[in-house]
Amino acid sequence: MSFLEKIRRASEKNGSRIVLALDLEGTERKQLEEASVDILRNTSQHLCAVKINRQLVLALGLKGGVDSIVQVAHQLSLPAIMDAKLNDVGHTNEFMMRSYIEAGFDAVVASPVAGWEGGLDGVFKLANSHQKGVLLLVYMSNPGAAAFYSLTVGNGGKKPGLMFERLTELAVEWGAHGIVVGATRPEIISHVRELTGLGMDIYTPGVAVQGGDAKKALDAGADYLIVGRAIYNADDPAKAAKNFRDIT
Ligand code: OMP
Repeated sequence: MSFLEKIRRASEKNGSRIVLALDLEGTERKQLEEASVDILRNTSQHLCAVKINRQLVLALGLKGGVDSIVQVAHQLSLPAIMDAKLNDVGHTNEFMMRSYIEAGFDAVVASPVAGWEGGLDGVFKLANSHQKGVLLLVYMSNPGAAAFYSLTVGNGGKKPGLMFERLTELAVEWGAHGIVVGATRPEIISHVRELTGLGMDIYTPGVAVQGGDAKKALDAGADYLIVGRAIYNADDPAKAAKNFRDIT
């Protein structure tokens, strides 16, 4: 089953558009792995996917570490997204992509800034031949993101536009399986939604702790909310996940 089918099925089954960002930090491997699995199991019924970032990959490694968490996600019928932010030349990107595919991941996050030829072309080829997804970062959630993503850029003789508009166009052109736009800027989400139409899934991180408002981001046109600390640091992560789910 493809990544898109998996996330849509999980979303329908659990009535949820919440992607848990499982970014727990720690130095004691066993404890970190157990705590991550506990949170995943306790919140799973309120989620449509889990996203793992470098916090767990660096601490646990892929083989015999993060790959077991990916297996738990699959047992819970949730797809697993690797937040790799791939942004390198082809052979390095492809090595990382193959490693994440071997670890069982269903999708990766990549940065379109690497470009197509000798950048992301091989990543998309691997993804498409393994039914995996590539989510492209179009506008980040942090305050400093505007300095880059809102730059005015030329566009091969066409009217100049803004960087994120061009990145959105590239995501559509390259056949991305979703794009990431920060929840801290609902007006950008609305604009990106207008540019893509309904065919492209928008994932939005940055709600709660980073200041974004979940409801505003969804009303602006986001499909999936990515939530980390507001769930896994809550006194009752299951309740927090349910509360976010109920907003969607
Ligand atoms: P919380 O702020 O704890 O909810 O975590 C947000 C998650 O989304 C983290 O895993 C970030 O790496 C990720 N993220 C952003 O916060 N902002 C972005 O612009 C992009 C991402 C991402 O690609 O998921």
